[in-house]
Amino acid sequence: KNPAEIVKNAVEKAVEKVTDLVTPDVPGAPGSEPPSLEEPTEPRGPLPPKADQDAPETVTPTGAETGAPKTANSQQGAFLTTAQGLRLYDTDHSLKAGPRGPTLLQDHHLREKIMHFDHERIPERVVHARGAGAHGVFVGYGSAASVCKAGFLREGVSTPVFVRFSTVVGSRGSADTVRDTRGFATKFYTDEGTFDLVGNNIPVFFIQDGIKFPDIIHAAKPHPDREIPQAQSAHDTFWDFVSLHTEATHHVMWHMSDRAVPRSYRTMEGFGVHTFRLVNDAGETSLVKFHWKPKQGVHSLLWEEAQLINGIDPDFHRRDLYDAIESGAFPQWELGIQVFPDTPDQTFEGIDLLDSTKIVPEELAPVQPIGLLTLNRNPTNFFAESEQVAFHVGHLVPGIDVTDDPLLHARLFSYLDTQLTRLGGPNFHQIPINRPHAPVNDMLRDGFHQDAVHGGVAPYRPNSLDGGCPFHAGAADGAFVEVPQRVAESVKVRESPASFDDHFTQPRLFFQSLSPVEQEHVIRAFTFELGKCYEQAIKERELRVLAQVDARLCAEVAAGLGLPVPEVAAELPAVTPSPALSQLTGTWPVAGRIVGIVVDADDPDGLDGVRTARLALQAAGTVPLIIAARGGDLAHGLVAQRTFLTARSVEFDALLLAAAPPPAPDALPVRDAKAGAPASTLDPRVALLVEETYRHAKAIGAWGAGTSVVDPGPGVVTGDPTDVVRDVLALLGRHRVWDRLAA
Ligand code: HDD
Repeated sequence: KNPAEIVKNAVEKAVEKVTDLVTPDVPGAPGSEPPSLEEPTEPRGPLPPKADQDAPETVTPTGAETGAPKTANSQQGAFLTTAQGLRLYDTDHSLKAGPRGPTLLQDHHLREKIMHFDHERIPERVVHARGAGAHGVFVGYGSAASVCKAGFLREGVSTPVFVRFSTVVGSRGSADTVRDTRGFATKFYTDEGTFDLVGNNIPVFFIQDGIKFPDIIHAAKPHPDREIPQAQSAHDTFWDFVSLHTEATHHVMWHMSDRAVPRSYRTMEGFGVHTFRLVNDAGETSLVKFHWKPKQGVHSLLWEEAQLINGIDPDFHRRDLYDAIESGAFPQWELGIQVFPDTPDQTFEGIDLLDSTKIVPEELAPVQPIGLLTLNRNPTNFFAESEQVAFHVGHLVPGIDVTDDPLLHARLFSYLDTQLTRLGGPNFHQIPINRPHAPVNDMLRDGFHQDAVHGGVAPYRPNSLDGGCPFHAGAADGAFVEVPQRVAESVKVRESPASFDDHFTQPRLFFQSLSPVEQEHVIRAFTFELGKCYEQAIKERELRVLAQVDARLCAEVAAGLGLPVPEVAAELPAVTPSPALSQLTGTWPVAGRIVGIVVDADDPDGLDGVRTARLALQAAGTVPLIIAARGGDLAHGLVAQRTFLTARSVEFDALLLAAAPPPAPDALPVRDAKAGAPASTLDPRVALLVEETYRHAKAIGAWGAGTSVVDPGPGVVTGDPTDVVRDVLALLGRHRVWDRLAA
């Protein structure tokens, strides 16, 4: 065919197609009825909770109830449009010169679609890049009134909040259960302005002066040449820095403890770290440290679990938080304060309150509860809320002021500054998640991404053209007035006070306050992490640091590394342990904990007991998940939520065995270790579930045929389903069967 004819045919075809589309009786054409499509065209809400998210059944899921409808701003309406509201007839083909191209530059829809996509990502946070957030409410107890005039702390005052939990080192796509400090940042949308408490789950920090923040972060982030390891501290640059920089030792002790591998964001304590200054109605001041105490208890993973989870479910903490809230198991924390007199030297019992590498033991200054935080609503859109939320330690309200902690002062610059790059300009406070709930009447104008259309002609003071507005408020009108603190007469220096010099007593206090099991975990963590270093000199240097913390800790880590124990010049000063530093205390609520139940899908009689157990577990607020050889419906209205293929022990806090299922057809033909021995009569994946659950010191219960799978031992209960569930719930309240680890 001649080329002219080809072009002519193609053009005619294209014109025909367009003509078809604009013919009035074609769905989508102007004036036509909305199309009747098989697919629903109504705006769709969030996916209904999955079967494993619907317990406990007595509580209504939150989404619809407490927040704006999740469908707001979804792909509403029948017709697709451009960003300018122009209806489109095709978004699947670019505009081409004939079906085989080339693509025409005039395709404005193609260019808009690709241009927007090209810019969908914003820079991740330089630290704390990976995290997850949730909405909630904070209710003041009124117990802080004698020390703080902040309105949101008054009795019964209810304040909306947004909380974001995070890891520090890993990038946005890294895993949740790495060994790391966790961020715990809370935005209180108070009537007097927004207050941000930007804390961590560890009460001390690596450095005393914020000018060293880039140094510790450069050391902790992956090696610059290969960008490995991701999200880990087990590498040479981290240990190089902290072994040379002994003020990090206290934080490193916490980092090597179970605190650095929390079971859940819900089971972490939170700390404001710095000392803050509170002001009461009479203008009197006190120094305080903020604490978040989880109602769920403070629980951690075992290191082996944490490592397995990183592969099996890298979103473990994010999923856990979302699922718990969706199922109505709303996590709660009490906000508490340790109060110290505001003396001129700002020390308490010899501890410099301006040194963020020090704690004040709770036995010396008890934590006094001042309010309750409840997280009760998941974000609708991860990017808009969790990613764009911007915290700042300088977001203060009347009654709460900063101290001269040099770490805090660097932060007062950094948090505003970083948002300019991350959120693209100075108007990030206008992004919905960052908007204050208090009325805003500022004179900030213009700039990138300005959302407001400001009226008036005089955004300056003083003015006469806008009636002299806005006016200054006095303290009585709710103005934030800095505490008129005397500043010491001094000379300019770049140095730290002598009271910052002791780097080893509090690390020793921490180690010696832990239970033997927790101490063992610290020893193993140091041995693991240093064992991953290549440079011998770094390991030896860190052992010299540990020698100044605790002789046994040092000796055991040295033994694990196969290195000599360094000499210590003098005997180490004794400390008085602080029992509050151990996590292994008391019994805790079990709501939201996950219990796996192994069943035999082909034994309907055995499933009756499973039904009983499931109801009892749900009544206690736990989330029972049924594990069978195959998915789908089982007898008695039960559904298999996990199969032997998809279940792994690390997902569960306890395991129940209602059966001893034989190897399913999809099981790998595993044989006993001895060559030629017959394959086990139990599905090998069930055997692994039981073995890991036992090794990780979790409660195990069994009845019926399930009892043949377990041996008697601590934390292994057998009997009828009702008794087994009762006993397993009691064990779960202590988190783990600690006797098993001690044995
Ligand atoms: Fe920081 C983020 C907590 C010291 C500079 N920090 C960030 C977040 C938390 C903390 C929880 C994440 C907030 C979110 O979810 O968006 N940071 C702390 C604590 C510290 C601390 C408890 C010590 C007591 N930070 C610290 C110093 C500096 C920074 C000393 C700098 C001098 N931090 C930042 C930052 C980040 C940040 C670069 C990154 C993203 C952001 O701020 O918004 O500005």
